[in-house]
Amino acid sequence: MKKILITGVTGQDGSFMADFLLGNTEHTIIAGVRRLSVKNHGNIQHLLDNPRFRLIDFDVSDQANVEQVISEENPDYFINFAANSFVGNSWTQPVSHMTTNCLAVLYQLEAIRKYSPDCRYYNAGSSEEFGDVLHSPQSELHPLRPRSPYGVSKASARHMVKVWRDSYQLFAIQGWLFNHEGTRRGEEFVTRKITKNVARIKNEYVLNNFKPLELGNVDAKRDWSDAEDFVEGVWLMLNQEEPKEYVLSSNETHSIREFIEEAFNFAGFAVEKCEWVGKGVDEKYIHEGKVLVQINPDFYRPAEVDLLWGDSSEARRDLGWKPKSSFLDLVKKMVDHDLAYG
Ligand code: F7E
Repeated sequence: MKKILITGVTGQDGSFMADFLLGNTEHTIIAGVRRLSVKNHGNIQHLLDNPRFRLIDFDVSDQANVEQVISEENPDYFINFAANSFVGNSWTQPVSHMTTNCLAVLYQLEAIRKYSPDCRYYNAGSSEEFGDVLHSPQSELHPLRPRSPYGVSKASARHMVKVWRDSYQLFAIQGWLFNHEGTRRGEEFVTRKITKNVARIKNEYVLNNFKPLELGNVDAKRDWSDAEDFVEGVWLMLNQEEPKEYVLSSNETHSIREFIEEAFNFAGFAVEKCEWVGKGVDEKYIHEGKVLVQINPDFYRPAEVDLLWGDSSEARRDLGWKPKSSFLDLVKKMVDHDLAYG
């Protein structure tokens, strides 16, 4: 029985990882949680009574705290899902993105090097590190060309993980995660924003008094997968013989526009009965004369990553991993959940 320290456990990825490990292994989870005045335990409420799940106070940006926890707990695995993960905010809060996504990784690597050198370490990498892509699809060999402060923070962390791995023979990796979504996705990310609003509009539509969903660039393309498939891939990455970093992705790319069409379609606003009219900021998605979606330039980013499209063939070959859910499975699952629970 091993001890696995997970950070970011109240978020989507950390909570799915805890579910996966408790369901599929006999290991014990130490869940590092930052103390907040209002608890945000929604995603882990169902785990709080599990004897193999233990919460501890953990603040990734406090080096003394990180060193103390790692030296006292001596974990066998450290899975770092704690991050400032909203790209759109990273222009207004660049310092906190660098602190949480990069400096915190340095604290973790140093603590592991000093106190727990056999600990296997995973830091969540991102397709945003590829940024202004040179070619598609993007595999592990694509250069790092970040286009946001968020992308810079993750790319910088990647270099540190590699240097600590090579210099101190640590099992430390930062596999790239392309976009991954689900029913626990934060509501500011575009997929969940869409499915939450589809459910709201479905309920309010009959009253003929609803506000359209407002979005930014609907032509950007992303490679979306189900986050529950990714936590399994991360676990496989952590259990190889040698520390090697892999891309996890669906190997398909879809525009935000397609996600919108499919999400409304699953809620009963058939694609054939809807149409896009207008151009640029005046573009609208209309159903029987009613505006479902309109553009709000406030949601445009100072620099956009237009296209992300992963190539996870190495992970599929070496780890035997592949996603179980398709793009349409994912959209349907999220829409059904938000229609049922609001
Ligand atoms: O944006 C466009 C937006 O915020 C996706 C994070 O998990 O994946 C995620 O980063 C796209 C962008 O995710 C709105 O401009 C249009 O092109 O859902 P998102 P993201 O930026 O791709 C990567 C892999 C990570 O590592 C990150 O941590 O959608 N978009 N209109 C919009 N996006 C948002 N959020 N809101 C809109 O209204």
